Amino acid sequence: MQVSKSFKRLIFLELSIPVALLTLGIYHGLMQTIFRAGVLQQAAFAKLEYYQGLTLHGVINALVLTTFFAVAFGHATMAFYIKREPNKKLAWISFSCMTIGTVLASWAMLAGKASVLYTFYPPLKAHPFFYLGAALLIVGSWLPLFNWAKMYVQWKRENPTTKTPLAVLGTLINFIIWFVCTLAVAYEVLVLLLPWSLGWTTTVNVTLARTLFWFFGHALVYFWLLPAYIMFYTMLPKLAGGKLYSDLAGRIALFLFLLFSIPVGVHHQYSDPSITQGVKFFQGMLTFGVAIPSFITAFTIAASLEYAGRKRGSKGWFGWMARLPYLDTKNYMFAYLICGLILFVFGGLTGIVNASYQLNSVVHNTAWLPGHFHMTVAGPVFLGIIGMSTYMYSTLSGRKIFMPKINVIIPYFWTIGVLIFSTGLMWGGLLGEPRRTNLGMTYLNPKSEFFRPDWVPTTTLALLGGIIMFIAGMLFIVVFFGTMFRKRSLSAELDLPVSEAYHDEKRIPLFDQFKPWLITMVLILLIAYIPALMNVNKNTGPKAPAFTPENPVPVQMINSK
Ligand code: HAS
Repeated sequence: MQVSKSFKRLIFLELSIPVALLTLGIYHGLMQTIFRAGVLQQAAFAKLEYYQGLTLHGVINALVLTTFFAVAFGHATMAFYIKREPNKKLAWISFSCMTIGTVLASWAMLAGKASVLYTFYPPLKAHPFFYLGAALLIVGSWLPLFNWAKMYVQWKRENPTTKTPLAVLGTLINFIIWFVCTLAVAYEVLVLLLPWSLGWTTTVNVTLARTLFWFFGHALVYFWLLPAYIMFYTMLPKLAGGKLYSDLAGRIALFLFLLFSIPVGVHHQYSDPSITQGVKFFQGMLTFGVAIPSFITAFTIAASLEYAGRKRGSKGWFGWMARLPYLDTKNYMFAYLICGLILFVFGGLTGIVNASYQLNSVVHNTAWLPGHFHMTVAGPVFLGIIGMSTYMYSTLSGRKIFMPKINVIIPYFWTIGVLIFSTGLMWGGLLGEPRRTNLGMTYLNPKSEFFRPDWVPTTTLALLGGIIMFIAGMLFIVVFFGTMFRKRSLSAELDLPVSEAYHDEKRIPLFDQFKPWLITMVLILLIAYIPALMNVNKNTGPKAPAFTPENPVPVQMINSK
């Protein structure tokens, strides 16, 4: 499909700005493993402090890259399937808000004025620009939903009995989840944190802020995941040489995400004393509910891949696994997506461990957690994002891939790195190794009285994995920008791989409309969150003054000395 120059330019910018920033994000990922393994036994390196680096790592990789990509990918899928471009003025306003927000927040982080990590929990306090930047990034990413909703309504009017394409359904569901969950974090930022950071209020309600953050925070992980799921359902079967086993299974999975992605945030607060056990139990149950669409996906995609393998002549129960196009340089998206799926098997299973109340008390706030989430967000999410960014850039610009052989092995290299890295972290976590801690300053410094020799092998393993991941990440950046600087040699068009369905079930109206699902979503949300907020309101405790990570004394007391 041919698209306008302005639309192409928009997508190019939305892909390349975060990839450029990723250099910084990946560098700080490597530095984390170096600090934590005790190779560095100091608070800062190259004038960048540990928590400043961790904030840059989390914010750039998990918030900026993912949000820009979701918007760019959403524009591409909507335009491709609806055969119409979104309103360009609105799309450019959205891009400008997100970019200004990113610049403001990046300045605050680089200046060392916002070392509050990607969760920006109070009482850690950041510069107002950090909060303002986050708010602009979020508001900018809301606008495409209004753009696409209008396109969809028009399309539906013209095609009332045609099934909504799965990718369109997925994009709309993802941004509805995003819009609803970000309402809470927008309130947290604009009403609680920004006035506090500006000095208009002196203390902050920590329990309320945390609860509002996690109303957003777990749905955020599905906002990261759903673009990858869209690729698994609508592209991977085709890339494997087969068909999607069931179109309806994809629809059911997507609608279940709409119901269960948000009302589960309290599973991040199992250890928070302000919330009662009943609320934790209920949201814990819903957390098992949100795993169901992923189990459906595991079955459907495995069946689709098996079909592809059999079409390629495989025999026996598992022979299909050996027949898939793992190293086809022209079909490199297959490699990115299959590696993401393999990592997600382990990312998903460790998620179930986290969700289990008693097991959670063993792993909460230990290194186990980053072990879990690097096999999810740095698994299917990151691999889907980087593979698809290269793919979209190359096809939309008509430029051949730079270093195609390297490009196809990047995901395998990355996967080996993540598996080693996460094993080190999870092993360490089970031995009590804390997350978000500069271990080199204490526990991994043999001269310290706190030295823990049993954490040497775990952090060394994580360091080894981190180095491999760093090399793979930098190779991706070389391939992406190398492709960008090549001469145009192919026809430049918006083209996405499209999987046919093996079971293309007839249209069931319930799975082709939003209203009943939206009503159910709101009902579950109210049932899950009214008691949680009542708990928080009742058990608020004293409000907190501001702190910075480097000092256990409130900022106000330091300044008054
Ligand atoms: Fe999680 C904490 C529970 C999924 C990300 N999670 C986090 C944090 C992050 C994160 C970033 O209940 C840390 C937040 C922080 O900073 O504090 N998580 C879950 C559960 C799931 C889950 C139940 N998480 C994700 C995804 C993420 C993500 C997805 C990012 C994208 N998580 C938790 C809990 C905590 C938590 C607690 C808080 C813990 C605490 O104490 O703080 C589920 O959605 C997982 C379901 C997934 C599956 C896997 C299905 C497998 C598939 C692959 C099939 C493979 C095939 C290939 C077909 C059941 C689909 C076969 C072919 C071959 C050739 C082999």
